[in-house]
Amino acid sequence: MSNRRNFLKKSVLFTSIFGMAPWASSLAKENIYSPTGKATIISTWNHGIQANEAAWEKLRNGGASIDAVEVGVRVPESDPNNTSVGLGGMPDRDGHVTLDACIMDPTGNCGSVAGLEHVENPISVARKVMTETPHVLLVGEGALMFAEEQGFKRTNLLTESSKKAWKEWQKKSEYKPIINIENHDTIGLLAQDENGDISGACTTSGLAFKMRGRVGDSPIIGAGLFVDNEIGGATSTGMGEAIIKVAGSHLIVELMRQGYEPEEACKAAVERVIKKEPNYRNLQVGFLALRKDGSTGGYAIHKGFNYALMTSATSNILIDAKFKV
Ligand code: SD4
Repeated sequence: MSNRRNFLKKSVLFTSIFGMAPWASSLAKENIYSPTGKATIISTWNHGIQANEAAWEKLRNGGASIDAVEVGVRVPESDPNNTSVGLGGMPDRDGHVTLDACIMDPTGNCGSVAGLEHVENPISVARKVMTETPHVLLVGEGALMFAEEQGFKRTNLLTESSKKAWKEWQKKSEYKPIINIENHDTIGLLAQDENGDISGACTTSGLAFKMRGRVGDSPIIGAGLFVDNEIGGATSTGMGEAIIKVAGSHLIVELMRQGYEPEEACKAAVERVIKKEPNYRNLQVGFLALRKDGSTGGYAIHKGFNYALMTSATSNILIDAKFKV
């Protein structure tokens, strides 16, 4: 639990016992860390709560949104119990854990890796692609070579429990390339800092037991993530193929440019997916958006998509997204 959480918990306790908290003014001062009220973080699924906490520590210390999004998503990446991101992610059908990630900053710079193996925090490699190369996307072996050149250490990403799940899957080896409502966990995280600048990050191990070489939406700028600092940002989770086909995150930012509210824009993108995807009843897609004015929203095809929102006003809460069917 962060110092801020502890502090607030203690404040509430003291106030309920003794009336006005003597440190009420310092509580107010605590809130000054967000004097413009612009610090906002939104991220996918339950694990967004811990990711938001880590990202908030950056923002409250005056950090830039690009640092906050990286630090935030590294938390589920490094969690061996999270089977859809980073360490502990489910392997492809040949037993290789291959990771996809991208990051985008307020200037529109971006970096991405796809099919990266043996590196626990692909988001940090994506950031290095952005800052240390003239390119946007590195894949597979080349991405790993680059990561090692940059000093990233090789790690075995296949945990015992993911290996067990893969062995179990091998008994039937049924290829089911569908992400439905039970089968998900990618983290997409958008943050706005005190200067009002927006960045985003998205990271995943993708579809469990996917074909070797399959890449989803998460490392594709415009699909799994898009940021235009004049307008806002969007990110996605769910069936990557369906999201790529409509360039989902870019679509949402463009709809916000036209005046859509964040939730309306996410809903319109879901409707676009449904229109283009005959199989939409069997797959899940969820979108999140953060607009320049700090407003946020989410929407999914099916019930079951939730997201974590953290602002000075809301603290850190889980919200069930509205859904279409
Ligand atoms: C993909 N969108 O690889 C990712 C998977 C995902 O929650 O979001 N899982 O298609």
